[in-house]
This record gives sequence, structure tokens and C-alpha cells, in this order.
Amino acid sequence: MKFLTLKQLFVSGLITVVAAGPTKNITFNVISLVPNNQTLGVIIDEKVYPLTKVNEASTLLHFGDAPSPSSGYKYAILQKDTNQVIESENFTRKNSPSKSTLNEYYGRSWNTYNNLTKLPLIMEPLPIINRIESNLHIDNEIPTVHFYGDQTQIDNIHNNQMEDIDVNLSMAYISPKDVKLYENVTISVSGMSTRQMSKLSYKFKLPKKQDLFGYRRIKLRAMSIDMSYMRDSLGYAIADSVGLPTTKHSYARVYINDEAVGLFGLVEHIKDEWVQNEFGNGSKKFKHGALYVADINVKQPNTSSATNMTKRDGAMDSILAGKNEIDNPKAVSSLLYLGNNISDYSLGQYAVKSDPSVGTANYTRIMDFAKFISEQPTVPVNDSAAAIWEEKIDVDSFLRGLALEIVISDMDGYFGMSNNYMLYDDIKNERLVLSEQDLDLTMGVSTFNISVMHGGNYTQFPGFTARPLTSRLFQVPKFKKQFENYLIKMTKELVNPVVLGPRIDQLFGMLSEDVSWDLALPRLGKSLMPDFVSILFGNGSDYTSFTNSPFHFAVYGPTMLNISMALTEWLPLRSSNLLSFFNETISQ
Ligand SMILES: *[C@@H]1O[C@H](CO)[C@@H](O)[C@H](O)[C@H]1NC(C)=O
Ligand SMILES: *[C@@H]1O[C@H](CO)[C@@H](O)[C@H](O)[C@H]1NC(C)=O
Ligand SMILES: *[C@@H]1O[C@H](CO)[C@@H](O)[C@H](O)[C@H]1NC(C)=O
Ligand SMILES: *[C@@H]1O[C@H](CO)[C@@H](O)[C@H](O)[C@H]1NC(C)=O
Ligand SMILES: *[C@@H]1O[C@H](CO)[C@@H](O)[C@H](O)[C@H]1NC(C)=O
Ligand SMILES: *[C@@H]1O[C@H](CO)[C@@H](O)[C@H](O)[C@H]1NC(C)=O
Ligand SMILES: *[C@@H]1O[C@H](CO)[C@@H](O)[C@H](O)[C@H]1NC(C)=O
Ligand SMILES: *[C@@H]1O[C@H](CO)[C@@H](O)[C@H](O)[C@H]1NC(C)=O
Ligand SMILES: *[C@@H]1O[C@H](CO)[C@@H](O)[C@H](O)[C@H]1NC(C)=O
Ligand SMILES: *[C@@H]1O[C@H](CO)[C@@H](O)[C@H](O)[C@H]1NC(C)=O
Ligand SMILES: *[C@@H]1O[C@H](CO)[C@@H](O)[C@H](O)[C@H]1NC(C)=O
Ligand SMILES: CC(=O)N[C@H]1CO[C@H](CO)[C@@H](O)[C@@H]1O
Repeated sequence: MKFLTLKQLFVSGLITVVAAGPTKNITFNVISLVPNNQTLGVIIDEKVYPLTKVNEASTLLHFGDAPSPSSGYKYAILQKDTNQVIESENFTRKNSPSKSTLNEYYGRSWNTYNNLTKLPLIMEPLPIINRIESNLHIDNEIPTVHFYGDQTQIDNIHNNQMEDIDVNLSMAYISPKDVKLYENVTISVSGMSTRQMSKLSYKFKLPKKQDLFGYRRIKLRAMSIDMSYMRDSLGYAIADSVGLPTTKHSYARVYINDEAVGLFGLVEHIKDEWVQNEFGNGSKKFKHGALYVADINVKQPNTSSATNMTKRDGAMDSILAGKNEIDNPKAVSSLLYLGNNISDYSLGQYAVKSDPSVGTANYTRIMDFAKFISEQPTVPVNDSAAAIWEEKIDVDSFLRGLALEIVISDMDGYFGMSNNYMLYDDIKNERLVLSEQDLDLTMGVSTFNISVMHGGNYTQFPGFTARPLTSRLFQVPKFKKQFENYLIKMTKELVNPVVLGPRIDQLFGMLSEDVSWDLALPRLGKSLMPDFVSILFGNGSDYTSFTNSPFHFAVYGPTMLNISMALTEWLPLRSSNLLSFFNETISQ
């Protein structure tokens, strides 16, 4: 105690002396992965100051003191023994921190990207949404996530990438303003068909009672089949803008031990906790129903093991609008009525992502609704039918979610594959709520014919007339009218070159350096099926140019290759086709 006090006195005395002089020191903090024989430094007025310490949360975060810069500074990588500069940043940082810099990232000139404008909120959130306030997703920052621990176990999950193997690691989360350390974080490879690819997605779970801005379960999406690195980001921002329950999306730079893994999309894992955070203000006591997500990848005929991906993807490839219903009626996830045996609904085609707060998911709400659908006419009825639909479902959520699928040309939602859409059992109102997730196969990525996928006549959208639900729901004139109003509103006010275009440009500006970095990194997984993309998207896709081209980044303006159509080719086509079908123009 005595010693501490003396030491403090000594230190504060020293600071007073220095502060009076011209060379006031501040602390520089910079993230970079360097080998053991190198360190970071900061160059101020052409003098080099080594930053010799590393943060206790992560060896990636280097820090040290140096004089407060009067006219900018840059970071450098130094040879450890000699402090010789190996390389330095090719730009000057103009920040003038008073005590300490933010946690800066070596080689990136900004900490917060100021030019990213938010999309407008064009519809009030559905009344069911009671989402927590959270800083998990800061739109214009890219935090660094560093996992570390036993390399043997890390190698093991990558050597067995088709399997769900958990590994316990420590995790540092470093954003410009925060450093957080978690131990015993459970991480595993995540995803379905994209596990074939060499850049893998991950999911992680923090220990009980710990959280990252209110969330314990998070996914890091590799974006490996979206060369624009933007479709999830845009899709979730649009879902939010039209008031649907949805995860938000942000980006993260990911490292595992001493390897850079790449740029990832950070999203909330849709599980129990998400239900509480999205619908119940984050309360653990929130009384909620089950949450289901449609999954076409389950129980394909003769698939004995969930890891038989060749088989599963073979099936996925061929399941286009309705084929699944014919080949494999019992595993269908299209809300087709399968009779009154509840076990037929529980094969996994409605995967339970959250059990209710009391008991377990029992599928009755889905079976009842499928039965109800089967009893509705497939010819026009009058508006008096609306009330019975409202009893079964939150119709507004269905109209918004289904309109969203069409407006963003989603090939992998209810219409396209009867896949990925969410059904939440609202036990208070005893009805289902619809929303969407997994939005990477959208906005020009499609195996379907371009004219039906992006054309204006929405009734020709894949699955529109074939799906059990929509072939009945839109027989109610009121619902059809409202649905069309949503198509027009979403297109005029949001999904068009005037409103969404700038956001794409801005994301391009924000991400391009990180995308170049990502594309140059060695991958931790293996490409198990080198022709995966062409298998998934059919013969039409040009996989050779997909892999060989140096930097296929879909920017609004200059178009670049994408699997089917660049984001920037798609957007004007989508909006002009829809608006001209309705004889409307963009309202901005
Ligand atoms: C520094 O370490 C790396 C391996 O981490 C090695 O390849 C390199 O030769 C070393 N450089 C010097 C100057 O010792
Ligand atoms: C300021 O930083 C420099 C460079 O790290 C160091 O040599 C000097 O001792 C520091 N001065 C004070 C008062 O801490
Ligand atoms: C700085 O370096 C980055 C890559 O390290 C490069 O993309 C960029 O063009 C360089 N900028 C200038 C002004 O030289
Ligand atoms: C933001 O845009 C302005 C003008 O368009 C530009 O000068 C500035 O460098 C941009 N900032 C960033 C962080 O890109
Ligand atoms: C990982 O940590 C959790 C507790 O956080 C523990 O229950 C589990 O057994 C650990 N797993 C391994 C493989 O060490
Ligand atoms: C992590 O898990 C291990 C083994 O279960 C335990 O000994 C340790 O205390 C845990 N660490 C923290 C910070 O909870
Ligand atoms: C959530 O909080 C809002 C505002 O405090 C309140 O009106 C609402 O009833 C709460 N809902 C739930 C489900 O907790
Ligand atoms: C995977 O599917 C193939 C083709 O249907 C089959 O031959 C093989 O036995 C299956 N493997 C497993 C582990 O189920
Ligand atoms: C099945 O779940 C519903 C809620 O969807 C609930 O009302 C019902 O009581 C449950 N049935 C049984 C037998 O648990
Ligand atoms: C839209 O397509 C449907 C189905 O092919 C067709 O019956 C209808 O006439 C088309 N509508 C318009 C306005 O072209
Ligand atoms: C759009 O306008 C054209 C001519 O003005 C008309 O023939 C067509 O029916 C209109 N389409 C719709 C969907 O209203
Ligand atoms: C597609 C396929 O191989 N289907 C087979 C699955 O197994 C059943 C019964 O074993 C066969 O009858 C199918 O032909």
C-alpha cells in the first residue's frame, strides 16, 4: 500500500514536470499481426518510437507512449532488436488525441468511416418487435475479433470442416473504443453448403452470464459465395428499414491465433436469446413461443448422415420451385399440409431455433396453419376472408417479408426454395409471424431465369403461384392490394439506384481495402468441391472467371462479374422493371 502510494506520487509528479514541457506524451494503440521478431512503432516528425507493449487481451493490440504529434503521425513495423523500420503506413494520420489514440488498425486510414449514410426507415417496426438497444453493430466501424488457444484443436475443426466440433478459445474483441476479453468461448464452424468452401463461417457462444453488447451467440459469416461482400449487409439493413424482425449486420476482421482469417459479416445467431432480445426487450423472463426456420437441406431421401454434403447439395441443386414437393413431399418446408400427424412436421424442415420459454416446440401452430391454408380457395374471394387469416398469422409481417423477397430478388426464401424464412410463434396472439434471414443469395445471385427473377410482373416470380400459402393468401383483394403497395413503396423509397445506390458506393469505399486483404489471405479450410459454385448455380455460372479474376467486387458504377449478375447491374434492372410494371417512378 505504502509503496503504491509513493509510486503514484512519483508518477504524477513526473507527469506534471513533463506536461509543463513541450513534449507531452500520449499513448498510441495499434492493431497488427507481426512475427515475434518484429514490433510496431509510431513515426512522429520523422522520429521512430517503438510501441513495445501488447494489451493483455490480445497480442494484436500494441501500445506505447510517444510525444503528442503536432502535425500527424504514421505507424510502422519495426525490426525488434534494432528498431529499424521494415515498412510504414503510406498515409499520415491527422488525429490529435489528447491522452490516447483510439485502437487504430495498421494500414487503414480511418477508425470510423464517416461517409456511410444510414438507409431511411420506410415502415414503422411491426408492433411485435421490442428490440434491445445495443452497440453490437456499429455501422461504420470494423472491429477486430481475435480468437486464441490450443492450435491442435483449432486445426482439428478446420481439418473436419463438415462436422460441428466445438473448441474452447479465448476471444478478444477490439473496436476503436473498446477492448473486451472473454475466456471459454465456444466456437465452431458454421453453415450448410458453404462449408464446402475454403473460407469457412463460424459461430461462437460466450460463457453464461457474459455478453457482447447484450448478445451471447454470434455468427461470423464468411460471405464466400458473395463476391460483393455486401448482400447480407444490404439485405438485413433493408429488412430493418421495412420494420421486420431481423438481426442487424456489421463487419469484423477475424484472427485465429497468429493467422489472419479475413473479413466477416457479424450477425446475431437466431436462437433463444435472439427471441428475447428482439421481441422481449432482452428479458430472460419474457414469455415467448417457439421460433422455426425453414430448411430444405434436411432429410433428403436416403441421406443417412447430416454430414453427407455431396448428397445434400445434389438435392439442393435440383430443388427448384416445387421439385421438392414432388420428390420428397414429407420433408417439404413450403407450408404444404402434410396431414394431421404432427411428426411429419418435425423432420427438420421447420428447424427449431428456439424452444418456447415453457415446454418444447411442438409444431402445432405450423400444422394448424398448413391445414388452414389447404382449406382456403385458390380463386378470388372477398375481403371478408381477411379476418380469419389475421387470426392465424400476423398478416402484415407476411406481406412485408414476402414483398421483401421479391424486391431483393431472393432466390432462397419462401418463394424461391421455401427455405430460410422464419416463423415465430406469437403465443400472446396465438398466431405466426414471418421474417427473413440468410440473405446472401439475393440481389442478382440466382439460379433462376433472369426475367422471372428480376422482372416486373411479380406474379411470375419463382414459386409465386405454386406455393401453398401465396396461391391462397393473395386471393383476398385487400391483401393483394397491400402487398402491391409494399412492392411499390419498397422499390420507390429504398431499393433503387437513388437510395440504395449510394449506400453500395459507400460500402465499397469502406470495404475495398479489407476485401483486397481478405482475398489475399490463405484459407484455413479446404475447397472440398472445387466446382461448388457451378454445381449450386448450374452450368450457366462462369466459375473460372469467378475464381481467377483478381478483384470481383460489385460496385455501383463500374460493373464487375458476379456469379449471376453484379449487384450494380441488378439494382437498376430490378427497380425499373418493378416500377414500370406498376407505372410508377422513383419518388426521390
Ligand atoms: C523473423 O521471423 C520470421 C519468422 O517468424 C523469419 O522468417 C524471419 O527471417 C525473421 N527475420 C529476422 C530478421 O530475424
Ligand atoms: C515519452 O515517450 C518517449 C518515447 O516512448 C519516452 O522515451 C519518454 O521517456 C516518455 N516520457 C515520459 C515523461 O514518459
Ligand atoms: C497505400 O497502400 C495500399 C496497400 O497497402 C494501397 O492500396 C494504396 O494504393 C496505397 N496508397 C498510396 C497513396 O500509395
Ligand atoms: C468522405 O468523403 C469525402 C468527400 O467525398 C472525402 O474527402 C473523404 O476522404 C471521405 N472520407 C473517408 C473516410 O473516406
Ligand atoms: C469448454 O468450456 C466449457 C465451459 O465454459 C466447458 O463446459 C466445456 O467442457 C469446455 N470444453 C472443452 C472441450 O474444453
Ligand atoms: C474457463 O474454463 C476452465 C475449465 O472449465 C475454468 O477452470 C476457468 O476458470 C474458466 N475461466 C473463466 C474465466 O471462467
Ligand atoms: C418492452 O418495453 C417497452 C417499453 O418499455 C414496453 O412498452 C413493452 O411492453 C415491453 N415489451 C415486452 C414484451 O417486454
Ligand atoms: C453419401 O451419399 C452417397 C451418395 O448417395 C452415398 O454413396 C454414401 O454412402 C453417403 N455417405 C454417408 C456417410 O452417408
Ligand atoms: C403446443 O404449443 C402450443 C403453442 O404453439 C401450445 O399452446 C400448446 O399448449 C402446446 N401443446 C402441448 C401439448 O404442449
Ligand atoms: C403477369 O403474368 C401473369 C402470369 O403469366 C399474366 O397472366 C398477366 O397477364 C401478367 N400481367 C401483366 C400486367 O402483364
Ligand atoms: C401501365 O400503363 C400502360 C399504358 O399507359 C397500360 O397499358 C398498362 O395496363 C399499365 N399497367 C398497369 C399494371 O397498370
Ligand atoms: C433417390 C433414391 O435413391 N431413392 C431411394 C431411397 O431409398 C428408397 C428405399 O430404400 C428407394 O426406394 C428409393 O429409390
